[in-house]
Amino acid sequence: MALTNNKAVLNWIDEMAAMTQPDQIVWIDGSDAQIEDLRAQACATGELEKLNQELLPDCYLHRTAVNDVARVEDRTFICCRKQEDAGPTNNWMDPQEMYAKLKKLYTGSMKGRTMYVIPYSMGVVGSPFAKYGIELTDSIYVVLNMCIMTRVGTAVAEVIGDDFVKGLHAKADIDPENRYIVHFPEDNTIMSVNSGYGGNVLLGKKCFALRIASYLGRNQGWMAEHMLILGIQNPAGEVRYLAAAFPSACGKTNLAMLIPPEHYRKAGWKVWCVGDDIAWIRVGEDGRLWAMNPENGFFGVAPGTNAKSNPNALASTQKGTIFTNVVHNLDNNTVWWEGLDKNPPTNAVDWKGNPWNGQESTEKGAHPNSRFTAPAKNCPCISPEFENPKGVPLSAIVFGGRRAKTAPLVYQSLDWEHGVFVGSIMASETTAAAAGAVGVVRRDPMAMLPFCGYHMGDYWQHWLDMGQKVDADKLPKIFNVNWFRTDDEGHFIWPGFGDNLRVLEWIMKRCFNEVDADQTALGYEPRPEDLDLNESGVDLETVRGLLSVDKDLWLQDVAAIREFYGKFGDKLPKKLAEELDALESRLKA
Ligand code: GTP
Ligand code: SPV
Ligand code: MN
Repeated sequence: MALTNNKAVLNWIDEMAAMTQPDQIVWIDGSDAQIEDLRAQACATGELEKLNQELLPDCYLHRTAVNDVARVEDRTFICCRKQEDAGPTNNWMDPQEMYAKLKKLYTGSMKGRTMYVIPYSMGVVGSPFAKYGIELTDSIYVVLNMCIMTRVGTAVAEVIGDDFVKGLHAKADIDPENRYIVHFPEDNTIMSVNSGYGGNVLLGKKCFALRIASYLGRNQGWMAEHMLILGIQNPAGEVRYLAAAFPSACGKTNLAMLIPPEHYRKAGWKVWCVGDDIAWIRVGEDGRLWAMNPENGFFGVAPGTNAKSNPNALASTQKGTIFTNVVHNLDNNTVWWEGLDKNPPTNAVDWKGNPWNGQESTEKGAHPNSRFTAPAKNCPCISPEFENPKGVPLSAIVFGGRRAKTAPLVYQSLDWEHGVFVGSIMASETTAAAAGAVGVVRRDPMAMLPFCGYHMGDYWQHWLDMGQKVDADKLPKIFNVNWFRTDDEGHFIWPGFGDNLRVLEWIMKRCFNEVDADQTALGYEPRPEDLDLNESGVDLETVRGLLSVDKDLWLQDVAAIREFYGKFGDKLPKKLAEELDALESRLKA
């Protein structure tokens, strides 16, 4: 039975059902009984496997098709009417042409299947900042993941208006040649076909909360960003917030749930997680920038997650979690992945569904982009502000990426505009989160390269404009970090993870004028002795190395940035071109 009388919603569902021709249509009310029933159905067909309910209550395992394990950027489109509005970093096709092409792929694709109707909210249901969508899908896996990642069901259906985001997903034949992840920002519409993997099919996440939302935010004066949000509580009990944009699989979940080093803990420091992937940022009533997390769960990278690197993430996965493409340990019906511990199971099934002996096999058991979908409420350090619809006030914005050499451990921008420049020149080594080569350095401005729903030049201008809406003394300070510098043998020099708090502490002190800095060609950097290295295993000399700026390497980077900027033509904000010139002259000085 339909959960709403809204004609716009019902007409659209009728139209999509006429095209996809499902045997039946089922509305998702979000009740425990319905979720339990869907889990049982998925277990009966093998779509899910029920894990050891004593050790991992309400946890399930899913394996995707082997050709369907990551986002597909080359098959992701922004279909606005004018190509120039999509910009040089997005794939584009004329909307009418794309609709016609997709229609062929969707027609009859749900014959013999059920179409599930998922009313969902990004943000707290009923809050003025929440936005609603409906995803139609023929995948129970998608339904169950959406029930963790977003707020789903009757309460949403009751408040949904005509401006909801329409999302249609069909697994079809999981044919990589006909896989399309398409956005029509001008129509509030997302269409995804021939995939069953995470970011391609959980349409509330990257498709809505970043690509469509970034477009809406530009028109409405707010921002949708690929950022974690965290609060740092100091021994005085004050909590200060920051948001940080790192590219996919570059450490957002890990930083968001950070556990302070021991002596910090003893002194009373604590980190609160507000969000690990997406931030919607607005000017608040007090004239500051406020960030809220529109999601309700974590779709986190499994490999590397362990009791030492990220105990909070691990704890979050111990109940009500769906694991995707990890190892199935048959001895105790639990899961395993590379980097969980040093005891890979011997009697196991790998992510491809083949028998796997972790002591003998030379192949990885879990896919490098294997993931857990865990409810946010499971996280031991979830912020008391997590459900606050307004979010939290930002003192700092942090950019970062994987750079083996160039970028120092941390530097602060000179002001907001220079900070926007710092975000725009971000570069990072590619990871397994997207299909394609891994470890290749590419420009990924603000970690939004794959997620900006419009022209990147206009996006940068929007960042500059947001800075004008806020008094200079209320703007967050902007920083850049790099946990990933390596030595000559390729080992990470900085210990990372919990020890990153040492850098965050300096960042917050800068925001509150509590520490001085050295000025370099890049901006402001810590005096090495101002970083708390107590029990870090890192000495001052090493930190000096991590903070060093290799001018020759940077001048090469300036040339690469100039070439990159060239792609944006007239749309490159003048201010950013000036910042690039200024950086070059500081490097040459
Ligand atoms: P998406 O969910 O894809 O957006 O990624 P994310 O930014 O949340 O990345 P995540 O925190 O899951 O980290 C991805 C990988 O980076 C994992 O394999 C981590 O072990 C590794 N990593 C995270 N933080 C650090 C760090 O401080 N140092 C080092 N060396 N590795 C890290
Ligand atoms: C990312 O790739 O940045 C993710 C995972 O957070 S996905 O939802 O697949 O986009
Ligand atoms: Mn992400």
